[in-house]
Amino acid sequence: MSETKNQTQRILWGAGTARTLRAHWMLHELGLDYETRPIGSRTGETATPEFTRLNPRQKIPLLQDGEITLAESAAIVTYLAQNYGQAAGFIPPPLTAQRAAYFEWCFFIMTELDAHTLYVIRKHTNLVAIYGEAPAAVRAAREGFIKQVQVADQKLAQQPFILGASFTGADILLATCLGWAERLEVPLTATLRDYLERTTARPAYRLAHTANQRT
Ligand SMILES: N[C@@H](CCC(=O)N[C@@H](CS)C(=O)NCC(=O)O)C(=O)O
Repeated sequence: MSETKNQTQRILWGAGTARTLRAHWMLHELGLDYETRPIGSRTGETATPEFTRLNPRQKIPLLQDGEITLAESAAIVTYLAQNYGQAAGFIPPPLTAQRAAYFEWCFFIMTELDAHTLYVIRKHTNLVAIYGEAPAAVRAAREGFIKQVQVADQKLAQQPFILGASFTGADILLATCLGWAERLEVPLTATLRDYLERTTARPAYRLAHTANQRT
């Protein structure tokens, strides 16, 4: 796959959010060529007929990779790692304990950290005009994040990346959640702040951060 990786037409839809950043980041880690359609959330751009045909859920990010059209940031990161980054270690080999651990971390990060703690905080603090006030839910989500992220903190006190010695797609998901938590003023331990610094110092992160700008 690696010899043909830059011959496929590849388009990434979406910019400006932690979730779109994940897809840009993995594309840059892998050195894949791609075009960007930097549509943004809550702009109406995800509701155009053209985009709705590609993603009826009207959400970004969305990747077109040749014949494949794929939404969901964790699915995009994992698909790219599996198709173009397995030899380089961005995902552990299939049918191994490490691959099982990769899935466990990804599902944990996307449910416990992204969807039902950070996103709840964001909805009822930054986006109150749309979702309304819900101080008790924000408090519980904040406490929930701090409790759940402890398992990552304990792992990262012993090893550089969440699966061990190699940086994988799971690190992209985790680091983007930690950056998001910082922006929401959720406190992080020194271990997690060091990890965030280490992962975001990667050249691919820098390139992705620029590519993820809306303007
Ligand atoms: N679980 C999805 C969440 C995607 C999502 O909610 N994306 C937001 C932006 S971060 C969006 O597209 N919102 C549509 C809109 O607001 O127009 C993922 O991780 O990709």
